[in-house]
Amino acid sequence: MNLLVLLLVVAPAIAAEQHPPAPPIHEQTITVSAEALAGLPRVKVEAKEHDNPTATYEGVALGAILERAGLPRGEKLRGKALSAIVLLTASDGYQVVFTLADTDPAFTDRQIILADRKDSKPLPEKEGPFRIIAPSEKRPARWIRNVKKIAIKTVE
Ligand SMILES: Nc1nc2c(c(=O)[nH]1)N[C@H]1C(S)=C(S)[C@@H](COP(=O)(O)O)O[C@H]1N2
Ligand SMILES: [Mo]
Repeated sequence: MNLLVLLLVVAPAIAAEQHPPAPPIHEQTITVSAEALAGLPRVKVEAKEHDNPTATYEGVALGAILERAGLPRGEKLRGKALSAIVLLTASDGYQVVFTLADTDPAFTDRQIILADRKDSKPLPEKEGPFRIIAPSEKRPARWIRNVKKIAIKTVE
């Protein structure tokens, strides 16, 4: 066997060893409700929107909801999962997208919270009952109010 043949045979085998096939993404839609948050670790963040005073929002990490729904995290978030998107829809039809990797603390320290409380009270009607808060984002345009659905989709 010459060197070229050896490389052609062995290199793909080594590559497969290091990168076993990524698990498929289970496309699904989660209805946002108290049950979707129940039992998950509570997170508190301080966030400032436009000229409003800084508020304390409390809820759960969006990533924790997705993890409980069976979506891959950390080392398993590979391959096709890196093109998976998290599409959030509000009662007024407003929609925003994050990527699945954006929601994983193995990838980023930037938090994305699904909040149900603001300054120790349920969210005001204009914002709630559930709102996304991403304190590290300088514009609050993805802090979608009245969020109703979380859809996980893969893009072609
Ligand atoms: N459901 C919903 N959430 C929303 C929006 C919206 O139109 N609908 N606007 C976004 C934008 S553009 C901003 S800047 C912030 C704050 O919007 P407000 O200033 O109208 O409260 O909410 C975000 N969340
Ligand atoms: Mo905005």
